[in-house]
Amino acid sequence: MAEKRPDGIEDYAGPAGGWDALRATAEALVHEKIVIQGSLALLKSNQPDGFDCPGCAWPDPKHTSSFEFCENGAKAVTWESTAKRVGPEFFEEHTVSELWTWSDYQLEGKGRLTHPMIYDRSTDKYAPITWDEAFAVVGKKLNELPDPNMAEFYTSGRASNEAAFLYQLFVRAYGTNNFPDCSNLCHEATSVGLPASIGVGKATVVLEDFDHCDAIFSFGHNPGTNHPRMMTTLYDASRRGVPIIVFNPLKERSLEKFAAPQNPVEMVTLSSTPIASAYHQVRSGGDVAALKGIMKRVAELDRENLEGGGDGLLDRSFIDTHTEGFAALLEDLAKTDWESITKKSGLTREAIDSAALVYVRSERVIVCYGMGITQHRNGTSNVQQLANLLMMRGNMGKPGAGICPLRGHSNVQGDRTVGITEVPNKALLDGMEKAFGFRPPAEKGHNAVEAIDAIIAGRSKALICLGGNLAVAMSDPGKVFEGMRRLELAVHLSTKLNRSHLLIAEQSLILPVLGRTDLDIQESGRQSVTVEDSTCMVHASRGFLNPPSEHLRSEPAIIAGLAKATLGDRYGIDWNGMVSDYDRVRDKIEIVFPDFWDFNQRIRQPGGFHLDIPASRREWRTANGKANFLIASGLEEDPRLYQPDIITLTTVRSHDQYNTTVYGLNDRYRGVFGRRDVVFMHADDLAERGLSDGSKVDIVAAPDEGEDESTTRVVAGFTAVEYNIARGSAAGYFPEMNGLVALTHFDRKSGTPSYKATPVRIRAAS
Ligand SMILES: Nc1nc2c(c(=O)[nH]1)N[C@H]1C(S)=C(S)[C@@H](COP(=O)(O)OP(=O)(O)OC[C@H]3O[C@@H](n4cnc5c(=O)[nH]c(N)nc54)[C@H](O)[C@@H]3O)O[C@H]1N2
Ligand SMILES: Nc1nc2c(c(=O)[nH]1)N[C@H]1C(S)=C(S)[C@@H](COP(=O)(O)OP(=O)(O)OC[C@H]3O[C@@H](n4cnc5c(=O)[nH]c(N)nc54)[C@H](O)[C@@H]3O)O[C@H]1N2
Ligand SMILES: [Mo]
Repeated sequence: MAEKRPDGIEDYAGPAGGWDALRATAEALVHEKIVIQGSLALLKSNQPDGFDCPGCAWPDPKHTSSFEFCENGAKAVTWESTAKRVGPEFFEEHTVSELWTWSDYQLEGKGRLTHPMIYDRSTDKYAPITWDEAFAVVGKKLNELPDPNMAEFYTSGRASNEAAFLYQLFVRAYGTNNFPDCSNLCHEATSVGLPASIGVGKATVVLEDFDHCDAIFSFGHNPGTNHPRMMTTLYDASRRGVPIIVFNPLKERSLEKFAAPQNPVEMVTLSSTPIASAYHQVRSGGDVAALKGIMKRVAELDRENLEGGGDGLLDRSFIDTHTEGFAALLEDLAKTDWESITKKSGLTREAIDSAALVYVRSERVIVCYGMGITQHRNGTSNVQQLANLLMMRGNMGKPGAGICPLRGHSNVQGDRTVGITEVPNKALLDGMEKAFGFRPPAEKGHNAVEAIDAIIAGRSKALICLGGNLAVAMSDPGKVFEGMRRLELAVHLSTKLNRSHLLIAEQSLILPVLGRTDLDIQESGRQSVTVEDSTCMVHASRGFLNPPSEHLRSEPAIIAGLAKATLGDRYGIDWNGMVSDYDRVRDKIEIVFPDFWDFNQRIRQPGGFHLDIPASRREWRTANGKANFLIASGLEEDPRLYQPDIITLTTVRSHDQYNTTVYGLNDRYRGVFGRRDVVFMHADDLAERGLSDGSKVDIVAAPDEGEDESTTRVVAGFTAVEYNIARGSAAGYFPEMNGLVALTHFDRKSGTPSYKATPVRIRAAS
C-alpha cells in the first residue's frame, strides 16, 4: 500500500461502535438543529409508548428495553425530525431545472416538505395546491386511463401496516395488481425462495433464539451500518463464546470488532470485543459455491463418522420425517468437484473445511443474511442453499436455530404481509371479498422491474409512489429517468424532496406526509400505527413530535383522499370512518388476514405479538407438505464473471446513508471521509491492471444479454482505493454505481436486480 493514501482515505483502526459512534450521534443532532426536540425523540425510539425506529427492522427485546444506543437509528430519527423546511417559498425560489443540478444530498438536506405541490410548466416550478384539488387531479387522470393496468403503484417499506393496507384496498378497488415494491429490489429472493423450501418467506427465529444458539453463520450483511442494534445481539453471543462465521468479500469493521457504548469498561479502557471468529472473504457471487462446498464437506464428515462407527452427523430423523429431496442434493454435491468450488468461491479448502467443522460441532445454528445473498442473478437459489445447509442437521424449527433474513426498511415485511403483492393468492382475494364485499382482480400485476419496463415502453402512463425514490434506487437510471419523463401522471407521497420528484410528467404532484416520529391526530384522537420487524413481531408505533407543518396529512388520510376522488363511493367503502380511527383499519386487516386475530387487543400489550410462522414449529405449508431440499444448478450465477479481464462489482451502503438518502459523505468504518467517488479493489487486481491506490479509473459495464460491445454504461473518473476485499471483486456505493447495472440484470425467479454482481472492466481513466 502506498505510504500516502488518496485524499480522504485513511486506515480506520478503531472498533465499530465506541466513542466515535457517540460523537457522530451528537453531530447529527446539531446538524439538523434539533438539539432539544431531537434528543427527546431518541429517548422515545422503540419504547413501549413511543415510535418504531424508522432506521431498520431489527427486533427489540420486547420493545420494553431501556434506551438501546444506535448511531444510525439516531441519524434516521434526526433526519426526519429536522427543524429545516421545504415549503412553497423554497419552490418559488428554485426551478425544477435548477434543482436537477443539485446532488441527492442537497435535495433531501433542505428539510421536510410542508405543502402539497403541483408542477407548473409555465414557470418550471412546483406551486402549492389544496389537498382537495390535488386529489381531484389524480382521480380524474386515473379515471381517464383506458385500463387500470396502465397505472403503477409503488410502495417503499416505511409505510405502516395501516397505510399499506388502505393503499392495496384503493388500488385493488381501482382494478389492478400493479404493486412494484422496494421489496422487489431487496428481499424478493427470500419471499420467493423460502416458501418453496419451508413454506414461509420470513425468519423462523425470534430474538430469544440468539440466546440459545451455538453458532451464527453470517452471509452478506453489514450490521454495524445497516442493523446497528443487531450488534448488541452479536456482541452478547460473542461474549458467550458462540462462534460467528462470516462470509463477506469485504472486511467490514463491525464484523471484526465492536465496542458497546453501553459497556463502561470498554468505553473507558478503549477496548472492544471481537465479533467474527472466522472471516471468509468469499468472492462476490461466490456464495453458492461456498455453500455447496460446506455442504459437501458436511456430507463427507458424516460418512467418515458413520464409517468410524458413529451415528453420523446429519439429523436423519428430521430429514426422513420432514423433508424431501435430500438424496438428490447429495448426488449434486457428489458430482460438484472441489477445484470448481474453490475457484468459484475464492475460498481455500481449509477455509471451507473449517466452516463445515464449526457447523457439525454446533447443535443449534442460526444463519443470518442480507443483500449479499439476495441481490444476485441466482438470489433465490442462494437463499435456498442456506435453507439446505440448516436442514441437513435439523436446524429449522427448533429453539436456538433457524434462518434469519435481515429485512431492509423498517416495515417492508409488514407491507407485504398486509397485501402489497403483485400476485394475490386466493386467501387474500377471499379475505378482501369477505371484508369489503367485492372480488378484486386476480391476474398477476407488475413487480418493480416489470413496472419500469412498462413505463419505458410507454405501456404504463401513471405512477403513484407511497414513499421512496424509485428512479434512483433502480438499475440503469439513464433509461429509467427517460421513461418516467414520458409519464402522464406522477404522484409522490413523501417526507422529503428527492430526484424522483424532479422527473416531470405531464402532471406531477408532491404530497407531503407525516413521518413515523410525528404526532398523528384524527377525529377519534391520537393514533398509533403498527409495523412488523424482521422476526415477525408486530407492534404499535406512536409519533409524538409536533408535525413540521399544519398542512401535512397522514399517509392513511392521503390514501383515503386519493381513493375517494378516484372511486367515489364504489363498493361503499367507509374511507372516512377508517381514517377517523385506525382501530377500524385494523378490524378490517383482521378480517382479511386471520393471523391478526384480536389485532387491536394484542397491539396494546407491551411488545406486541408474534405472527404465526408454521415452519418454526415444523409445519411446512409447501405444495407437498414437506420441507424441500432445492438444488442450485451449477456454481455460477453469471459465466461472464469469470472472464479474465472482468471484475465483479458489488454495490454497498456507506455508514452515512439510508438507501438513496445520503446524510453525509463519510464512511467511517471503511476509512472514507468527505467523498463517495471511490471503488474498492484488491492490491493484486490493481497491479494486474497497472493501477495503484489512488489511481483515477473508469468503470465500464460488460454488455448484458442482448447487448453488444457498443454498450455504454460507464462510471468515469472515480478513484481506486486499495482495500481488503476478495480477489476478483470490487465494491462501490449505491446509488452512484447504479448506472452500471443493466435493467435486464436480475434473478429470473424473483425479479431481484443483481446489484451485488455486475461484470465490469476497470481501467485507467481516459
Ligand atoms: N443506516 C442504514 N440502515 C439501513 C439501510 C441504509 O441504507 N442505511 N438500508 C436498509 C435496507 S432497505 C436494507 S435492504 C438493509 C441492507 O443491509 P445489508 O444487507 O447489510 O446492506 P448492504 O450495504 O447492501 O451490504 C451488504 C453486505 O454484503 C456484502 N456483499 C456484497 N456482495 C456480496 C456477495 O456476493 N456475497 C456475500 N456473502 N456478501 C456480499 C457487502 O460487502 C456488505 O457487507 O439495511 C437497512 N438498514
Ligand atoms: N445498486 C444498488 N441499488 C439498490 C440497492 C443496492 O444495494 N444496490 N438496494 C435496493 C434496496 S434493498 C432498496 S430497499 C431500494 C430502496 O428504494 P426506496 O425505498 O425507493 O428508496 P429510499 O431511498 O429508501 O427512499 C427515500 C425517500 O423516501 C421518502 N420517505 C422517507 N420516509 C418516509 C415516510 O415515512 N413516508 C413516506 N411516504 N415517504 C418517506 C423520502 O422522501 C425519501 O426521499 O433500493 C434498491 N437499490
Ligand atoms: Mo432494502
